[in-house]
Amino acid sequence: MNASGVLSQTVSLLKRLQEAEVGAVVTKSITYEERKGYENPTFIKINCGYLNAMGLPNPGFREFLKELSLCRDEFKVPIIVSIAPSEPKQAREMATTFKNIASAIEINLSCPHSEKLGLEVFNDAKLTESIVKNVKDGFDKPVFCKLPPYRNEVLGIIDSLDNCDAFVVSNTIRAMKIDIKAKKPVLSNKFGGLSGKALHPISLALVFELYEKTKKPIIGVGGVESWEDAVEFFLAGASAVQVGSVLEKKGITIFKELVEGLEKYLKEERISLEELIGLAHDS
Ligand code: RRO
Repeated sequence: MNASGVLSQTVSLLKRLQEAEVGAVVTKSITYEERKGYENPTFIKINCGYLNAMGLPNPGFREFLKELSLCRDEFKVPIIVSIAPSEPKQAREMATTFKNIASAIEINLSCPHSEKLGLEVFNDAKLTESIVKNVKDGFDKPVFCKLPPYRNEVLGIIDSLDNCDAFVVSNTIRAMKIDIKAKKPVLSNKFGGLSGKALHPISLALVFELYEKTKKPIIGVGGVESWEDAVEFFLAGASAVQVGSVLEKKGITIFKELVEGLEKYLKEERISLEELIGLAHDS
């Protein structure tokens, strides 16, 4: 599946995504109210990956539901709706609203650069717990928590997220680029999230550690650019992977490349995908 936010900002992009070999599509994070997002530049390439600070541009949950409902029948794969709530009551209302359309809800607890959203919510353990509980109460299908890549904080809170059904590991790392001629940060928001190559080993290590600490399924995300990167996530313990930044570079054909590479590897290694999951822990 795609990572939230990449080629999934609109319903028409989601429809295009599902033409690729995806198991599911994940929407851009949707907030209670409409958000315009930040001014450009919002996305830049740097030498170790990408930096973004889009600022959660989205039409708000009611409008997004309307758009999605209009073409519900055109979707052949499950839709995972990513929500970015600030507080429990709104979180529950959003989750309930999508219950006839979403196969799962992914709660964004980790956007690294937005006020009162994402990481700021995550840093308040009680608020996070209450949001997850409210989403679970309002939605009778699986609820995923998308976590930040910060090991100590994640391990500190993981037990209190017992209400959710799976973890998505991980969102981008708070980061920055400075233009040395202009002598100021390049992104309009100054801070952004680092994704791509540099994120992969960091997310991978967290997936590996979480696999030993939780029985819940883990979805690995961060810098998957090749089937080998995906195999690493499975070996670390992920049951599925999401693909983000590379979609910007290669487009949706990357999914076919990943599936074919993975199938060939499994055949050569005479192993099933189920057997591969977590295998790096036995050695
Ligand atoms: O929209 C964004 O700027 C954004 C989000 Br919601 C997120 O979760 N992670 C990220 O790097 N950017």
